[in-house]
Amino acid sequence: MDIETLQTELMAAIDSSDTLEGLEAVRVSALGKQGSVSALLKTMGGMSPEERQTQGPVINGLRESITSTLAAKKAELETAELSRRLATERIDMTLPAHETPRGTIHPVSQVMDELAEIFADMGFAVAEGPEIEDDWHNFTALNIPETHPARAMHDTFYFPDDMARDGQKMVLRTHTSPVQIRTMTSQEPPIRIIAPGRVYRSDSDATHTPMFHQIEGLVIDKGIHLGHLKWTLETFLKAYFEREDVVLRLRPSYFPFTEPSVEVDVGYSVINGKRVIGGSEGWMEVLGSGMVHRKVIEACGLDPDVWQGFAFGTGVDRLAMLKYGMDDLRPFFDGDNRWLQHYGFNALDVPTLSGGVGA
Ligand code: 2U9
Repeated sequence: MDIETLQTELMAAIDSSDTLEGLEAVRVSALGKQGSVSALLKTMGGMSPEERQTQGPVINGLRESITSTLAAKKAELETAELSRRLATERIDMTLPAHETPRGTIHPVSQVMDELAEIFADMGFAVAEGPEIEDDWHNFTALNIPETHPARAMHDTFYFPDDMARDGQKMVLRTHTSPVQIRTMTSQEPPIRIIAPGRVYRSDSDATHTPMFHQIEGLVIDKGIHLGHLKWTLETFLKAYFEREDVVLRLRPSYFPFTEPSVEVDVGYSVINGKRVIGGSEGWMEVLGSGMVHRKVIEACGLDPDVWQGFAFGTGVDRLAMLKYGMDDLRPFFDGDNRWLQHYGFNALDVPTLSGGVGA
């Protein structure tokens, strides 16, 4: 077969290939080890120098034109294949979901949202801060000096000494109180904030996990007294437990950062052998609180004779357990899908202020 005929045939074969596999077969038939063009190239070894001078460029020209035509056709087929896949694998994101969504809102997230909404209604803003804190914000500013026994009580996770910043030892925050310290040192009073978030303590059993969630609240203004504290907590607990018959009991207590300090119990009734919030058959501790210690107000650069305030703190996980009836804290953080299906909330079900009634 002469070279021109071979070229015409190969070009026609390339042109009529409509799949990448077909095109590859043509390539092998021409340029593979046993290919027709490879065979021609091999004949050049046995040619006389004169013959090679005339035939060489023709055979090499054939190889080059076949190679570049193959490459162009390959690119064309690949583009067509991509367009075909894009057309068939397209997802219309605007279509409604066929299946009910399977994921659930974790009870901790649900309760955090509920708390933020309740306090937003009372004029509180949400404040946040770092989970890795320095010793001053986590302890010293809160009237917990180095030698204070409360430091041992907190079962603190300390970072190694060589990670100290500005001479301050770093810790995983043991409470969200440093967030309030940061707010008081950076904003002018009056202050009304809640600080929800993760906190860390080296402790683990059925009611303690090394990481848990707290929410704390702080009000700083002029003329603030225990009456404001009691009204705020009563209004909050009635809204949270969705009952008007919530009864509070305030007991004297001790925290380094509040004086006086009070622990708050909420009354429950026993219905069908189960504890239900409301009434006063028995008492359950739900919150710690008190008037902000004047040393804490001073540490933040404010005059305690001008500014007073109250603060409170509670565990979000514990609040979730009380409202939604879980009796063990550990499964909260196991990620077990059966638990999440049982206790989780439907993301599309709950109309909320923050999400809008259509959420
Ligand atoms: C500032 C001043 C005062 C926050 C407070 C409590 C009482 C309290 C615990 C409840 C259970 C934490 O989750 S828990 O272990 N908290 O009892 N917390 S008063 O007082 C503050 C905070 C910040 C500047």
